[in-house]
Formats: sequence, C-alpha cells, structure tokens
Amino acid sequence: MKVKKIFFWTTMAASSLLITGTACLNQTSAQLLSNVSLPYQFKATGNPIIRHTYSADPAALVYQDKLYIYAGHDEAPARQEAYIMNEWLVFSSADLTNWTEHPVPLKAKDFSWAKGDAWASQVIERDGKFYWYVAVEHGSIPGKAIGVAVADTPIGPFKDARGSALITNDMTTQYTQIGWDDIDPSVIIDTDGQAYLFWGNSKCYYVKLKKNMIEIDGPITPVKGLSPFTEAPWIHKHKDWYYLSYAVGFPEKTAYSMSKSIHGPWNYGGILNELAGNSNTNHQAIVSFKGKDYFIYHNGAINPDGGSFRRSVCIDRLFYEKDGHIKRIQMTSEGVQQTP
Ligand code: FUB
Repeated sequence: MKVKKIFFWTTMAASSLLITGTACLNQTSAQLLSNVSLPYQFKATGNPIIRHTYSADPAALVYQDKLYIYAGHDEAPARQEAYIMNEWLVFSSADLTNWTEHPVPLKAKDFSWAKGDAWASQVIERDGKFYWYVAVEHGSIPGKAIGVAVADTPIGPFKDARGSALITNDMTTQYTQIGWDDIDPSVIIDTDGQAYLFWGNSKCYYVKLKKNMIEIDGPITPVKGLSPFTEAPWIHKHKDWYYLSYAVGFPEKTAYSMSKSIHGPWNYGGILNELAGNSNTNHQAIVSFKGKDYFIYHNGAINPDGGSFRRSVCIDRLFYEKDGHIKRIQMTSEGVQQTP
C-alpha cells in the first residue's frame, strides 16, 4: 500500500467531511498533517467533492459502471502563489457519493524528457488500453509539451507510451510565439473511429491522431470561431452536436461553441460557467454518467488556504436545451445527488 503525505489546513466543521478510509482527519484542527493510505475511500458531501487533498484540472472518463476523475495535484503550501504540480491523481466512483482515491498513477518525472509541471490532462480508452494525454514542461525544447502515457487499466500503472513528446512548442510557433500554448490536451474518438487531439492556450489547436493514439496524423490546425479563447478546451459530442468548451478571459469563465462537424465552423454558444469561487482558473470536463449529464470543474473554495494554487474538484449538473444549446451551469455547494 502506498502512503501519501497530506498537509491540509482547515477549520471546517467535522460534519462537513465523512472519511471512511484509513486516516481520520480532525476537521477542527488549525493545521492538519496526516498520512493517507491509498487506495483511500471517502464520501462526497457537497462541493468540493474532494477535501482531503487539493485537486485541479479534472478530466472525466466513464468506463464500465464507474466515473473516473483524473486531476492534477496542487501541492503549493499555504500562501505560495504559484503552481507546484508534480503528479496526477485518479479518483473513481460508481455513484458520485462514495469515492476511492487510487495510488498515484502518473508523475511528471515518469516522462524522462520532461522537466516537471503536471498540468491539465485527459484519459481516453481505445481497444482496452487507456491513453493519458498530459501537459508538462519539456526538458530540452523550451516551453510546454504534450505527452501520452498508456495503461491496461483506468487506474494504471501508466507508462510513457512514446519516450518523447507528442506535441512540442516548436510545432506551433508559426501560430503563437508564447511557450505555454501547448497545454490542456482534450481528446475524442469520433463515431467513425477517427481520434482527434485538441489543446491550447491563447490559441486552440487540433490534429488527427493515428489509430495507435500515440502519433499525430496530419497538420496541426488552429480552431477558428472560439474567440476569446484562453485555455482548457474540452471536446465532446452529444447527439449530433460537437461541443468545444473552454476558458475565456482571466480570471476565467467557461464558454462553449458548437458545430455539426468536428472541423467546424464553430458557433459561439455563450457562457457556460461563471467565475469559479476563489480561483482564477476554471477548468471543466463534461460527461454523461448513468443517464445524467455533469459539469466537473475546480474552484478554490477550501478555507482558509484554497485559492488559485490550491484548487478542489467540484461536480454539478449540466442540462441541454432541446435545440442543442447548453443551459448555464448552476454551481452549488450541495453538489450532485448519489446516483442509484
Ligand atoms: O493547472 C495548471 C493550469 O491551470 C492548467 O493547465 C490550466 O488549464 C489552468 O487550470
């Protein structure tokens, strides 16, 4: 069993968190230092759903009867206003109330060519293998890069699938000179079997992936019609609409565009989510699970030390209009109901 150290400041009432795992968190203490054994079981009693550790940039995967959430781990100590993110975390639930945190399945250092920064990511399944697309800082090509890890199960163990980055900053300098545009990968396998990778900061790009899921298969193309795009694209399909949701402005709201084709044209659908409390970023995943649709995001709501660099994953309901538009998300502190 793997043991993870958790440093957690909190003054929340004991009743706000039910822990059924091997560690018991004293919710009334000013500073909490405890060891949590993984796998670790806990109950979500509202938003944020994860309160024993900080979690950011959620990506969701439904596999068999479970929802998996893959998140970056915010490790910055209280009052340090910069990201410290070395690893990704995975959580699973069959009912959105009872959750398990699994042993850490992937770290930035698992990519030998990467320097660090376990930023946003997404996992997708194809032919029984699980592909995890991640943003990291490249070790030798200046700027951020996207790598891909592979596993035989949704909880790993994952290993670098290529031994090199899939996307590097020099592949997109014709579109923007910044070094952090190649982040926030989101992936989809279309109904005809073609896989696509979307990503970006300031500019949103997409590219076809080969069937092996670890090589690109064509030119990198900027996505048009998303303005003003900041980052955090999430591509998904619902009925016969493609949706590209993404962060706009800064601090970030979430907006979306929709199209009948994955190649566009993308029509702006409006704001989907307002500023997420106490966090200047707002990174979403959208998923259907057991007949309902969910919006999974992070905020900085954990007191007193949450904020933009100690973020926490939340889940609220998402509703489509009859014409395919998406209703604005209502962020709640109660969160979602337990699924049957
Ligand atoms: O977590 C690091 C970065 O912050 C992500 O890559 C962005 O989407 C923003 O959430």
